[in-house]
Amino acid sequence: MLKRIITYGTFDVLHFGHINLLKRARGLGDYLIVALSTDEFNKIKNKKSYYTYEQRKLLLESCRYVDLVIPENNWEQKIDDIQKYQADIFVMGDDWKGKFDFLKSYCEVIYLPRTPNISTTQIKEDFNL
Ligand code: C2G
Repeated sequence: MLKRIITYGTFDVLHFGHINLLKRARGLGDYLIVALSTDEFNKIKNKKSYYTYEQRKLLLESCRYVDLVIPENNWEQKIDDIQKYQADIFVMGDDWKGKFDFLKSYCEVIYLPRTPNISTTQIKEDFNL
């Protein structure tokens, strides 16, 4: 039985911390769906991404661990997504630990340790982006 994983994020200026997360998430099953924050949703998240949604989507789709990229438009779509895409496991980095435990009624919820010493914010600062 195919085990389907879903995760969410902005994934701006894709870096090895993101890839580590995607690799481990994919390793928990057979198919990884990434719900990618749209530019409009980033405004709601108070995140200004360097790359547009289309650019961030292209980068993610080039990643061997990612099977499908869908848009993340709001905070409320997760339950619908899990049912629509028949996700068995919801995965996030542990900076979100506990925040999505309400999804445990619909699927397994796993928080994975963040990769230390790398962040989009740091990269943007270092490169004056
Ligand atoms: N991440 C990580 N290690 C890092 C940086 C990021 O494991 N050094 C993980 C985050 O924990 C997250 C994913 O990579 O699971 C994507 O990171 P962001 O794009 O920063 O995600 P965020 O903006 O927190 O969006 O509805 C959920 C939100 O869309 C999450």
